[in-house]
Amino acid sequence: MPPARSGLTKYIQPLPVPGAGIVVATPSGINQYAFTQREIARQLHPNLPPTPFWAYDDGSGLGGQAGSFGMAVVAQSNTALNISYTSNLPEFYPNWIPVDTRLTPLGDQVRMMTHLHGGFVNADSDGNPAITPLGFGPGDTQSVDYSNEQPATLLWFHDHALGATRLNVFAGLAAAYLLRDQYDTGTEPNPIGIPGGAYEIPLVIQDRQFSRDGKFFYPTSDIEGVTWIGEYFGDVMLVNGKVWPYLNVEPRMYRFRILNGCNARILNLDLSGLDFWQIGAEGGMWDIPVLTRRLVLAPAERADVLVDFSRFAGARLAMINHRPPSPVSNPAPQLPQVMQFRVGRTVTQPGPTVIPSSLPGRAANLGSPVNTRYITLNEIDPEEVEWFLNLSALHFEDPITETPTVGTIEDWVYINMTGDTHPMHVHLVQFQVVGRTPFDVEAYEAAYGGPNGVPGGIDPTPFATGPMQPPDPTERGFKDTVKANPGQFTTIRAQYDLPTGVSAPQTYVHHCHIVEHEDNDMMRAFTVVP
Ligand SMILES: [Cu+2]
Repeated sequence: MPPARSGLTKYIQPLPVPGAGIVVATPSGINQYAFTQREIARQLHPNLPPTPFWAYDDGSGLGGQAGSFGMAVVAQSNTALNISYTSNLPEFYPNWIPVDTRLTPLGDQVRMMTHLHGGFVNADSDGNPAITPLGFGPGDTQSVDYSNEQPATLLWFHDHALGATRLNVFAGLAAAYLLRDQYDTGTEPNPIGIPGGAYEIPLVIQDRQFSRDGKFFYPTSDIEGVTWIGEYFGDVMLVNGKVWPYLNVEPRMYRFRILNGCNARILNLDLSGLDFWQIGAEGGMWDIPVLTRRLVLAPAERADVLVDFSRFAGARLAMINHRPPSPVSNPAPQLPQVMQFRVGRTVTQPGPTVIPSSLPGRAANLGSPVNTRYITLNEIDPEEVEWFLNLSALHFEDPITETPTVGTIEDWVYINMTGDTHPMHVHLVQFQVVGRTPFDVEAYEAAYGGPNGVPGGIDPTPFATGPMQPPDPTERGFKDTVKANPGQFTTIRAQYDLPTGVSAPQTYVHHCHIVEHEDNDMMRAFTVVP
């Protein structure tokens, strides 16, 4: 049984940051890294026994990792990296990780596959269950080339094993991948007048449950014969791998790189009402900052924000997670507290004092598509043994139906037939959010629905109940994950380019990033064709 979360006093331990609790990965050679996945244990709260979890070890032994999230690669835009991942994990899942052998290709064997989320890579390097459905076992090495032919941004790498992504990520296999370029140098001062150095801090937010013995707890299904659950929600919040931490800040401007690393929880973050000046998202920096007071982030979405503490010397400010606003819908129980910011009275290094009026990034503004594809999001037999989710009434293994021609622009329309928001993630590309259109879900289903839901390929426009709504101001730039809300169809636009030297065909996947949904069967392959 999980312990009472009330036993875990909030805001009594510092947030791990790069160089102090988060390891900045050391290369194994020129433009090379060699990671092993292995089990380590750390005390994630003073009132908990050490928690065993899985981590990416850069060869350092991870003495510098304080919490359950603790690795960051810093890469340069347009400098390719070769990275190897060697599994040093057990052959079978330990008892704190409840595998559902109906969903995995090799039963309760631990299989690894690392995916660079948001990376512009060749298919063999993608960490892609369409290419390597069996993944990698103990002693196996996955070797990948990351082109880094993309703008500066925060990517992340995490496990993506078929049918076990939710478990391997829950177990700890996620890390930051920070891309830099000549403008976004990460230092202070820099050419664009934004905070850097110790004033740029990643915030990776993940909810978890704990057992009394300190182990992470993952519930199993009440349905006989089923282990998989529809969504994993924690009752404890971790930031950078520590339970409810605090961060000492100076009364000046900071840059936070926020990642929703939860399995299934959509966050709606508020920092005591302070302004967030968002300067970028998954696909990198924008052309201008956008003011917002709430950050609504689904799993895998990122926000690059500036926050000015200069008028709050001496204050203690809480980051609070609210229910996401309609039409975003997520069945997570409330978990309001995230972390605390303790604003000091002294500035040791004066930084930028004004929000820049322009930035060296880009708004997403692609040309006209040559093709539009209609992809339905279905949930079948919930609470039954046969319960699964799917895209376009197809299973993952069914023949590929999405085949964009290399270099062309396509619109993909995600048509949500369910009651919840699904964060849809497309590998390879960064896309533009074109808009969301309300529609009559029941009428569309009555017209076209079958035993596995509504098939793909059917334009829902005749069932629209209003005009397309433009994207949110915080969706101004390129993204790799988009909220597909209930009652709407969501249109995204992408150009299906490949990295230099990579020729079509190349096969990738797109899927819901509620990783429980992805594992049970809300994922499809697509092929970029010549
Ligand atoms: Cu989903």
